[in-house]
Amino acid sequence: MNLDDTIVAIATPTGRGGIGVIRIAGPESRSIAGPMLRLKHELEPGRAMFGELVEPWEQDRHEQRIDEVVVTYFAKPHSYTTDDIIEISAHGSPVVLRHVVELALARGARLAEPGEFTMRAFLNGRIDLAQAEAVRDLIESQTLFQAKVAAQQLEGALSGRLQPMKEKLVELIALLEAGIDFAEDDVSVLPSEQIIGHISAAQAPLEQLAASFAYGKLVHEGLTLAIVGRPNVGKSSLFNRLVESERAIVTATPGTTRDLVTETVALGGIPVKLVDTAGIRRALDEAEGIGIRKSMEMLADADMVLVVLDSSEPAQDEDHKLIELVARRTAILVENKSDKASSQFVVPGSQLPRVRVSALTGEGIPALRAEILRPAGTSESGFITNARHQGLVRDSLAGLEAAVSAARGKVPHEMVLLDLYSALRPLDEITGATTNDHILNLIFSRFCIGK
Ligand SMILES: Nc1nc2c(ncn2[C@@H]2O[C@H](COP(=O)(O)OP(=O)(O)O)[C@@H](O)[C@H]2O)c(=O)[nH]1
Ligand SMILES: [Mg+2]
Repeated sequence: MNLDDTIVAIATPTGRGGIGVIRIAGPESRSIAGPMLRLKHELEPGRAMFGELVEPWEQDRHEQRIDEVVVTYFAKPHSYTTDDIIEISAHGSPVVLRHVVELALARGARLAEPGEFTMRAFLNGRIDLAQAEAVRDLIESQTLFQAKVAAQQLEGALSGRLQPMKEKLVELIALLEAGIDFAEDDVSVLPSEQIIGHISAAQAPLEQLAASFAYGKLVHEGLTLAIVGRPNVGKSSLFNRLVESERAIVTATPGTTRDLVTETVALGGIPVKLVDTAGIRRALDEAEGIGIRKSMEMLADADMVLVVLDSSEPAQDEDHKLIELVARRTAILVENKSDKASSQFVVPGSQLPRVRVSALTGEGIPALRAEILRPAGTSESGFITNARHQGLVRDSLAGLEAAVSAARGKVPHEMVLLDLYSALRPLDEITGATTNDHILNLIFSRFCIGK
C-alpha cells in the first residue's frame, strides 16, 4: 500500500444529485487540482472557495468553462487522511464528476481503492481500526439510533472502553517481563495470587463488554419478528398497529392472509422486520396450505415470535399447540381483543411473557413494544456491535482464562506471559497494536532498574 501517491475518487453516491464531490488526497493534490480551477482567491486551509472548473489544456484558445464549483482545501495534517486534501464540489452530473476524475488522473493522480481514504486515516495513525469500522457502520446505518451508536464508536467509545483493560494487561505483562528479564537485578517476582488478582481485574470488564454484544448485535443487525396465531385472532391488525399503517389486509373472514407480509420498522432505534403470517389451522385449500407452511418456516427462522391469542373467546387446541411449539424460544404471548375480553378465555399455562392488547383500540401497544425491546437490555455506550470484535474479545478472554490456570499451576512465568500475550493480541486487533516499545517503556518507566 503506497501512502505517498495522490489518490482521487468521487466521494458522493453514483447518479445525479444537487452536488457531487470529488476528493483528491496526497502530496500532489494542490498541484493536480490547480490547473483545472479558476478561483476568486488563493486556497486557504479549512475554507471553501468559489470558482470555475475549466478544461485546462486549452491555454491558447479561450478557456472552456465546465462548471461552477466550490473548492475546500484541508492542509496536512488536519484532514481526514492527514494528507493534503482538495475537495471539489461540482454540480452533481455524473459526466462532469467523471471528467474531473479523468483530469486528475491525467495529471498523475491514482484512482482510489474502495475505502482507501479511511484506510489512509488508519495507516497514518489518525484513527484506530474500531473507528475505521465505525465510519463504515455510520454510512450503512438504517436508523438514526444506529448512526448515533456508530458516531460514538467513531469518537472512540469502544476503544476508550477497551483502553483501561489493555493498560491493566500491559502492566501485568511489564511486571512479569521485568521479573524475567532482570532477574539478577532483584526485581521481585510476583506471587501467583497477585498475578491472578491482576488478571481478574482485566477479566470482569472484558466479560461485561462481551455480554454487551447481545444488545449491540440487535442495534447493528436488527431482528426478525414473526407474528403467528390461528386465523382471525388479529395478527394482521396487530401488524398494522406496529407498522402504523394499513399494510396488511384485515377482514372478518378467517384465512385472508396467505402470503407473508413484511415491513421493517424502527422500534427504539432498532430495525425490526415484522412478518405477518397466514393463520395456522388445517388448510381449506392449496393456497392456504402453502401459506401455512410458510408461516411455520418463518416461525422457525425468526429471532422473536409473537403468538397472538384471541381473548374474546376460549383458547383452542391450535393455541395450545403453538404455545408449546415456542416454549423455548424468545416469544411473547399477545392476548388480543382486550376491548371485548371474555371471562371464558383462560390464559394457557406458560412461562412466556404476556401482554394484553387491543389491535382495534391501540390499548397495550406501547407495553408490547417495550416487551419486544426488553431482551435488548439497557443501553450503555461503547458496546460491541460487530461480530469480528465479539470474536476477538472472546479470544482475549480465553487467553486470560488460560493465564489464570497457568498461574494456579505454578508454571514458570514465561508460560503465563505467553497466555497474557495471546489475550492482548486480539484486543490489539480491535484498536491497533501495542508495540513492544510500549511494553518496554512501561517496564523502564515503572520500575527503577537503577542501572
Ligand atoms: N374487537 C376487536 N376486534 C379485533 C381486534 N383485532 C382484530 N380484530 C378483528 O378481528 C378480525 C380478524 O382480524 P385480522 O387482523 O384479519 O386477523 P388475522 O386473521 O389473525 O390476521 C377482524 O374483523 C378485525 O377487525 C381487537 O383488538 N379487538
Ligand atoms: Mg391476517
